[in-house]
Amino acid sequence: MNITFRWYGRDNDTVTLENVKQIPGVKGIVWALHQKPVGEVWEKDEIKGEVEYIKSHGFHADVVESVNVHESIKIGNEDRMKYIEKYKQTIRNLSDYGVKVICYNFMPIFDWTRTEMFHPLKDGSTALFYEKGKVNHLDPQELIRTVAEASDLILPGWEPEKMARITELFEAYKEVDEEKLWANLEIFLQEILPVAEACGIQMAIHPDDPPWSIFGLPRIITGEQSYEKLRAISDSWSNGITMCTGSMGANPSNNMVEIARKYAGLAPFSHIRNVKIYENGDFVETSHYTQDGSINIQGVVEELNKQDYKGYVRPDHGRHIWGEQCRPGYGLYDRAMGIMYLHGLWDAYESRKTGVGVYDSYSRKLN
Ligand code: DNO
Repeated sequence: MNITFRWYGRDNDTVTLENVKQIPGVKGIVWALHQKPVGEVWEKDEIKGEVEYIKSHGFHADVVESVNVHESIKIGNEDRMKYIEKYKQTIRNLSDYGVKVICYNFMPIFDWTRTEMFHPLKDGSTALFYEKGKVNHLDPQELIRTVAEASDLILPGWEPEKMARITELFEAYKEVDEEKLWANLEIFLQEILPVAEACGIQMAIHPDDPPWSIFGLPRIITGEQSYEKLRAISDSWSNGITMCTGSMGANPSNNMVEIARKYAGLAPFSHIRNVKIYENGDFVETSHYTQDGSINIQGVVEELNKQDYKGYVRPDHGRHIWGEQCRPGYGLYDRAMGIMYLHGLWDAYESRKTGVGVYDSYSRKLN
């Protein structure tokens, strides 16, 4: 388990790399050029600047999240090849700076979607919340307004340029059902995977969040059957997944321990976080602690440990605690506690498996 931390960059994050340095055992920073318009090539000098800054703090920069996929590729417009070529160039440029994993998603129009950014929890903190009934009955424009009012931040995939074209995009997606979206994913993968392979990069598709259709738009990375279909497109080493317990696990019929057992081998990257799911399908993000939510985080880590998982792992959204002002879900404190919980579980399972205590193996190394 190679522990990492997601960071939005010098100008976009309340958390600094000096802060992250003080969280025990973090090896790498998960980064992106967040200011780049979707579809544009990430140029080498821009990549270099970011990677060097991250490395100067003693972290690796092996994982990028996300290189977003242009809507033309997902819709299958006539200009899709232009954007696929640009995507390939970004892969090549990233590999020149040692990037090993690219996380991406294939969700139409919206990335992760919530109805409330700062939902109060009983412990006095706030957290991201999804109210199913609201999304089912809401006009997307209204949701965008609600989110914009709650916070002046832009969620990933909710860029203003895109939101300005929302009506036009919805019109274009009328022609795209699940089957068509799969076909468009297949074309994309068949084009980019050979480039990724040649560059030694693993592509890691992120599940849809939430893992069901919203606003009548198709969503296809929703459960284990999606992984079967994905691998049927190509069994390339580069055709990987991001295992995200909180996204896929928001549907209670997805058993995340079972999914870890079957698919962790395809996941160069994992996001581990908990959500509490209510009977009506609403869910709220909780601390990472197993007992606080509906997902068996302990079982997932146990499974990863059994498999001697070497992939990159990051805690995911946390609550906003101790008065922290931060990007929704991406504060310092709760994610840092999430990391310590993951370390604790891992160390315990590791000692049980090997029969050698962490302390013993550590002090042996010192001698
Ligand atoms: C949410 C994140 C997602 C993820 C993208 C991957 O918390 O995990 O925004 O970065 O969907 O492309």
